[in-house]
Amino acid sequence: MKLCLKKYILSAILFMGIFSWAGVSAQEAKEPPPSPTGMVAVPAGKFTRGTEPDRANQICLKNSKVCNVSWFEDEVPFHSVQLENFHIDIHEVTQQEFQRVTGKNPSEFKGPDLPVEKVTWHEAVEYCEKLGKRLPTEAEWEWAARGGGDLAFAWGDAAESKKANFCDRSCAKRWKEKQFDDGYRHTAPVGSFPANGYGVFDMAGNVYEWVQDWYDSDYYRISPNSNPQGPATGRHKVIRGGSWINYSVGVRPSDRTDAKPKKRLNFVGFRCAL
Ligand SMILES: [Ca+2]
Ligand SMILES: [Ca+2]
Repeated sequence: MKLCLKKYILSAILFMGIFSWAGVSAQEAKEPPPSPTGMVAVPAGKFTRGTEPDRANQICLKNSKVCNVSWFEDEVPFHSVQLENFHIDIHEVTQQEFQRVTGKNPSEFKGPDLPVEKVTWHEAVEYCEKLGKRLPTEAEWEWAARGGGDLAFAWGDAAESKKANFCDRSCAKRWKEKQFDDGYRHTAPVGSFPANGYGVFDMAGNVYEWVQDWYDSDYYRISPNSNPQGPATGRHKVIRGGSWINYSVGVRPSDRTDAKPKKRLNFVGFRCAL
């Protein structure tokens, strides 16, 4: 009898333990930590990054006469990347926000709701740090930009006029793609185009965005699969997402471009992560 009672108590404790463990873990899985204001939580996950250069060149040739397969060779080879949860700013940092935090506004195209540009990589890092944030890694940026999909663009496999701000018919550059009309000659107020699947705006176009990583065109050949941080050193930093100055093919989430970290460019801004 004593033995049976002991067994019963032990089973009950074990059952309650499993039940409460399962309850806690299920709750944790469903509810990632809430995002600070202006940010969205991007779930942990695994994605394949990279592009077949011939395929990207075909997408380019659909809209432009001047394309070159060599533009896309830094996007090879395909490889799998695993990331943990993180938070990312819903919008590019605006001039109003940048002014409030730093007391400065280096932008060429002035407007409180326009993205800050002509900002160096170092200033972008400093801004994020002042708010207890950081720049996203290149891998985090791409994962957030894909919005949960794996197509050439965040919205599908073809460029579209009203999905992003790139070098359309109103653009003053000789390489403008006249068949598109996105409505903006230079930068657009942040959030002027539809959000992607994660609720994040302007990851495609408007201004390029500084990310944490140094640039190396061959990095994908040696990139670790888990939470890659980029090369240890370099001369240029990665910029992502294309801008008002780019061909439509440049606003694909997988596009990689680079700039010297001290450069002030009227087509490069940033957003922060956490
Ligand atoms: Ca435009
Ligand atoms: Ca952008």
